[in-house]
Amino acid sequence: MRNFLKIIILIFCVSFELQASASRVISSINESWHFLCGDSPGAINNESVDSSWDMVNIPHTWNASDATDEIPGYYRGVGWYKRTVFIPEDKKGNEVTIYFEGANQEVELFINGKSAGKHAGGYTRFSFNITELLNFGEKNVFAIRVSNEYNENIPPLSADFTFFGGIYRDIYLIYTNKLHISTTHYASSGVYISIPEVNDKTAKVHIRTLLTNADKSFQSVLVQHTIVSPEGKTVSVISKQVKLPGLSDQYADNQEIVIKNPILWSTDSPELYTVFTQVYDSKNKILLDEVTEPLGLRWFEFSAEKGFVLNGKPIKLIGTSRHQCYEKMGNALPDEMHVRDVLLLKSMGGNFLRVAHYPQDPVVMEMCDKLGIITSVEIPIVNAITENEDFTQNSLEMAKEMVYQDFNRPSVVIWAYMNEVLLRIPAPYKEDLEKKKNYFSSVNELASKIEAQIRKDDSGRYTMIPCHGNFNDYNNAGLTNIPMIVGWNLYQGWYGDSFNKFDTFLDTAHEKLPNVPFIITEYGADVDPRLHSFDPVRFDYTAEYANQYHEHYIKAIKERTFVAGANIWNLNDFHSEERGNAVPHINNKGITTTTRELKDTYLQYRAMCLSQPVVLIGGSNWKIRGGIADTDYTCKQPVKIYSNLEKVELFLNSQSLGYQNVKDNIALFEVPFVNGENTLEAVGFNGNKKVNDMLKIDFRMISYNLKDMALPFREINVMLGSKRYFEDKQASIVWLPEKKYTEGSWGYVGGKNYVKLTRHGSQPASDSEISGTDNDPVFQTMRTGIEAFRLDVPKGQYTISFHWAELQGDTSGKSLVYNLGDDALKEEFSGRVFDVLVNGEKVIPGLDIASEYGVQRAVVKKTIVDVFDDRGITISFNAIKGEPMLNAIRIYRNY
Ligand code: GCB
Ligand code: CA
Repeated sequence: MRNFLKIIILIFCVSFELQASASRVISSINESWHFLCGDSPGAINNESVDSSWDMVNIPHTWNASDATDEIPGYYRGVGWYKRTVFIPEDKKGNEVTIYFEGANQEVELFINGKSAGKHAGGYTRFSFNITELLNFGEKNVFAIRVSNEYNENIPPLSADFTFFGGIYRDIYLIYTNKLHISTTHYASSGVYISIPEVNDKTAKVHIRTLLTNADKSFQSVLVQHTIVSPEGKTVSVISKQVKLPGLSDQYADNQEIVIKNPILWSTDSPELYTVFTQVYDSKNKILLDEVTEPLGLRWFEFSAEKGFVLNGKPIKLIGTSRHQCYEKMGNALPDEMHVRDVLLLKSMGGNFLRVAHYPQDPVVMEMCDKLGIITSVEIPIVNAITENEDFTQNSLEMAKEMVYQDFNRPSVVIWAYMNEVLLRIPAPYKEDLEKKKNYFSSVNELASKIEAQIRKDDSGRYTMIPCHGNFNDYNNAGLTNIPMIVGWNLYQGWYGDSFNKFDTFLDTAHEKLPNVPFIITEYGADVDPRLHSFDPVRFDYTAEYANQYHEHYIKAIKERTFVAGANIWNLNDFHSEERGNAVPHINNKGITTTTRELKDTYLQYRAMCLSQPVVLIGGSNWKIRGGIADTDYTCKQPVKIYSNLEKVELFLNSQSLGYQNVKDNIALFEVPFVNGENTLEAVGFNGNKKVNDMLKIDFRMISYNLKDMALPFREINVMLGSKRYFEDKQASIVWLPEKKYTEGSWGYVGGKNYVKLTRHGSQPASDSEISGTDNDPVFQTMRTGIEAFRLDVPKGQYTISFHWAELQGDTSGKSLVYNLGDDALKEEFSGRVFDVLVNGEKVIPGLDIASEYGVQRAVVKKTIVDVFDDRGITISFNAIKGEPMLNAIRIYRNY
């Protein structure tokens, strides 16, 4: 008898197992889509595609290359994706849902010629039940129309990032039984977990499950939740019988569970429970469906005085925002690359991610849960709103999607909306006070609606509006008292003129809103990782300026407990079509590059945030340096070591340069570089344990006296009108700042450093894209009125490469809204014509760059000169009309 029972149990288990695996099948359909960039009405039906269609895999964007080319704008229009999908015969009787993780920005799916559903909004997930349209046991034609055209009813209307079009995140098919956990409630998992009560003794967990019964007949089911602890132990199983009427959708079942002595989730120890939700047929106990969700037990509070408190402990939130793009790939990244970004933030020591300016790939959120990174997620209303019902409805819908899709994430503590919504007050309202007031009240009304909806849908989290630094506008519009937290995007010392105004802003804003929790939702400065300066200034895009900026900001943030958190803008350099700057079409405020190379700022935060000992040599991506030799054939340049130890010793080619104390995570050394290879080793001690970092630098030294045979002249590259160094990483050469000619040496004679004036001052370099080159900074400065450029080189043969780009006479006059008026002003320019002579020989007669090549276009002209006596090289510029000029010059010794 006993054996018999055993056998029955065994059989039961086996069949149970089999049934279990058939309960829900999730399978991606990313591969091999035919793609047409453009519209084609026949695409819906016609199964065949012609040669104008490409073959692509998803994730895909059609803007991967036109977002950075030299033609203004990028394709914003329609694209079609088409393929056949075989649906197996044995899935007959299943319900089939298609689940998109995101496509930008409007989508309509057609299956076998019939519309299966539409979605508006480029950053949230969506799903359609497609069962009715499928032919089982056959190939089905899936045709997807996607558009990233401007649509005034869909946020974002405008923004400082590129709206890459396409299906840029995964697509899945989900096969379920007729009775299943709902798959189409805002494309969420259908299971909502909240924690109405938690402390270190006990946690009450509420689980709401939405069920769908696609069958006509009534069914009785058992909804069971199994909670498994972070250590893998089943801590609790609860279940309930539920009677589901036929053809019912999103029927809610609510259950509650108490967990004693909970293991808490925190940033240091992100312990996750797992909730397995299973639905069984009550009669024969067959598993019908299952969903698995994370559960992190934690409580938190934002206080206007104390900042952020997690599980009763105050912690400062320090981290970044993130954009989802990568060099040459646009926004179409595989999951692994999203994962890599979150790991980068974690290994910097960051504990905070502003998922801005839009909800991101689910794997980003999953990583934050697993790594213990607190997040704020937001819907993409940016810069402005459209005052109509459609825009309002789309915004509210996005807020629903955001909240429901990431509802169970322990990492999420804030739902945000409306980034800098008063930055681009629509033109007709700007000057008219009355109209502006009306617009403000429309914004207020929309904010109030979104706020009310989010609070109703999720009472367990905070809300936030990130504002730009115009306190009065936001305050007058009433936006500072709608959300639970006010975020501020602050750029004093970047767009504004001085760092100190940052501190003033923090204190006055807090004084005026003493009861409102405060987050610095953005701050940052652009860095082109190829540019450096020992005399950095605002807008020069050098690493050194940004370092000063962050050094100042960090102190101010640390000093103020009322600042709950701060997000550096941004984790990575990202695409922004409209920008000129040093790297056109890229916003360079990332602390890593578009290929995730680490900038100094990243190292600095790492030293500040990590508790394990850190010693890192600054300028780790400045591998080719250059400079002029001192009398001892060295060239002294500063090097920063980032550390959290007390002092650091630095070695150059194994010779100690002594110790320096670390202050504010920085030890500063003057390093006497030698020509050629330099190996730096920084060493710190943590007790007896040595912590070190190494960096190899190739130093291209130029003798002061060019005829000095101890350091023979090989080449020199000089940017006129510039105080910057530029490392051309592709050609492996270094460009030096200009200097005045002195005997025996090299430099310019006469003229002045050209600067573009702005409303508030001037720009150290042009901010406009230079076409025909990727080395824009080499061409973005110039010396006007230059008389000569001289080099007292020894005898030999030389190639001279003149680098020109006309920086004056730009007629486009485009301004970038983020510059807050600091764009270059238009100027009078009536052209220039000049001869170029080398050692008295007219090599380029009557050069008129603007009329021959146009403005802001790189022109490189080479000439070869033989120097067979001691005269060296004298290049003279002879004015015919206007002032001669030169942007940069390279002199290379052939023999
Ligand atoms: C901001 C915006 C962000 C921009 C940033 C910048 O305030 O919120 O989208 O990218 O400034 O770099 O100007
Ligand atoms: Ca994905």
